[in-house]
Amino acid sequence: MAARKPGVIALFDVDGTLTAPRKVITLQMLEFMRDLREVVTVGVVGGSDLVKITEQLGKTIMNDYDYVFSENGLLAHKNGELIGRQSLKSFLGDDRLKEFINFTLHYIADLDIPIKRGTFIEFRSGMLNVSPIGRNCSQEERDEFEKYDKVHNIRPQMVSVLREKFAHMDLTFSIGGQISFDVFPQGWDKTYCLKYLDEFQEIHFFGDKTYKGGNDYEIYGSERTIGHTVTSPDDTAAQCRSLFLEN
Ligand code: M1P
Repeated sequence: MAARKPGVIALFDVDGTLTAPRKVITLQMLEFMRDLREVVTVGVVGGSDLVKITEQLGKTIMNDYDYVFSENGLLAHKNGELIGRQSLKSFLGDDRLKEFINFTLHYIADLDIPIKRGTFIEFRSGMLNVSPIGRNCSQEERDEFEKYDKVHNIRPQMVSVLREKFAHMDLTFSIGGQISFDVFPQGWDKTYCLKYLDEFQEIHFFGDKTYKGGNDYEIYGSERTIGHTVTSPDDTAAQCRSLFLEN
């Protein structure tokens, strides 16, 4: 590890960047990341909670990455140690949370979509994850919903209603995956994790949803990062190879 570039970190989104969406990392990519870590400090910043990110990146996640930021960094680990946790419950308070959850569940109840399953709202440490179909759907149902949503705009419409209704709460709505969207206070997007990276002068961020509205947009465009848009895990590896391993 002594040869690692000082002051430089490579920070990665998960879905679409290190793995296919909600899929497990390939052995080839896992080995690539381990090789990369020999030359540069590495971190991950995902929108998902730690349970899901661990399912995707493997049980050795805390050994494979120097920094693990789940829920955009609202839960932060360095070298396997918890270094920070943000609480949506403390921030909003139960009354406002209840107001939001009640309205959202009513909205979903009235929604006429082909199928519904269970777990329509997942309560996380620093955010709510809202899914019109329900997070308990199967992989096939998930893929079908994503296609259906592209045509019928179920999530964008729902987000615009919620944004207006809860304008007083100053929330951000982020559609980062296939079946759901994340809800959190302004500023709790992926740039949140940068507060833990003051010691780095060069923060390379790699993500696939770097366009406006995507959940990598803010960190990609941050003055603190050098942003890299990728199209797949293979592309991530290729870009890292030329940036960090070939010179
Ligand atoms: O990492 C992107 C998103 O992944 C999941 O989205 P979905 O289940 O809709 O595919 C969620 O964990 C979401 O919170 C996260 O932003």
